[in-house]
Amino acid sequence: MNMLVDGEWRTDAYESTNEEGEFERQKTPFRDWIRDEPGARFQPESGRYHLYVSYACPWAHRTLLVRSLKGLEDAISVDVVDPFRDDDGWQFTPEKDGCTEDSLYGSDFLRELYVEADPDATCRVTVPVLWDKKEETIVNNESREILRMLDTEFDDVANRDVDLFPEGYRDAVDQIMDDIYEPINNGVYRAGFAKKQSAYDTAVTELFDALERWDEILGEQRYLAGDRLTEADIAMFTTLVRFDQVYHTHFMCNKQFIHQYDNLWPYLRDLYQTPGVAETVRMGHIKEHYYTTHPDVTPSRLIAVGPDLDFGREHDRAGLAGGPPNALLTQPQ
Ligand SMILES: N[C@@H](CCC(=O)N[C@@H](CS)C(=O)NCC(=O)O)C(=O)O
Repeated sequence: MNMLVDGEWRTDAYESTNEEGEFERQKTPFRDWIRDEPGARFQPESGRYHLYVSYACPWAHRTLLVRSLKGLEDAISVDVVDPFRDDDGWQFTPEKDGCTEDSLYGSDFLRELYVEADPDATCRVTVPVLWDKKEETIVNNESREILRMLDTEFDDVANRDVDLFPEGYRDAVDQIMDDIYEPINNGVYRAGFAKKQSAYDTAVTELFDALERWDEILGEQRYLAGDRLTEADIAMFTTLVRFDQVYHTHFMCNKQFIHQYDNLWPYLRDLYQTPGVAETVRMGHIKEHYYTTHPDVTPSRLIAVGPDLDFGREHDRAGLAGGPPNALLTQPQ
């Protein structure tokens, strides 16, 4: 697989699976924080920060969603890479629909930004990237942390009516995000990239057990943490919205479609119809990326046709009560 080693681009540098055939996600190296505090190195200034994303990527999608929901479009600029990724990694192809140039430096490849930030970088070149235009460096490239920063540190410029990490819900949100990460968010990758039957079986069993559990919970309450939309829903949404069209077929997560669940499917439509969400979903980029970028999974690079889903259909969830946020924490796993 491709990565930077001491600032040099290598196409044979790491194996993504271990000896048991299990997919192992690499650690993310840039972990600074924007803080709304006097003396902080990275202050939450409007116009200072930039996101490099792919519409295809569920992790990058989290950051686009929070930017949109919090009304940070004017404060934080964005560039979008080509959904197709080959041995050169993510690249900028502004001539392609929905893609942009690197508006800051005119780079051809995302890896150039990583080397600019750290000439000796040894890491995968991933999206999302939160870039600081002032210090010309990467602040952070871990989606969960970027999501949190954009949500909590930009109160002076953001829409304050939207708070995705509300007081009273914080422990629940963090716990739910931990709980859904391994079986669901990363679980689809663990299934799709497994190299042994046992690794696939484990991933797919954990994935559908978790989906069934959340389907039940969402029969009683509107959102994952109760009666309020939170960061946990953002994290769940970016996996669910890709599920039927990509993960089901491409990653063999095919025990059941999301649109066959009683509650997960209306929940997904409810989130999709939340103002600011639909415009962040580009299914063309999503499908092109997955089906054409993992030749060991889909060697033909053919893009599967279906299913055709109506995310705009009535969801009937507005009347669901919700309940106290911490009730979930006491439920058996
Ligand atoms: N931990 C990272 C993971 C990001 C990630 O894996 N992004 C994928 C796209 S979906 C990527 O850029 N992969 C390129 C590579 O691994 O070389 C996050 O959540 O931000």
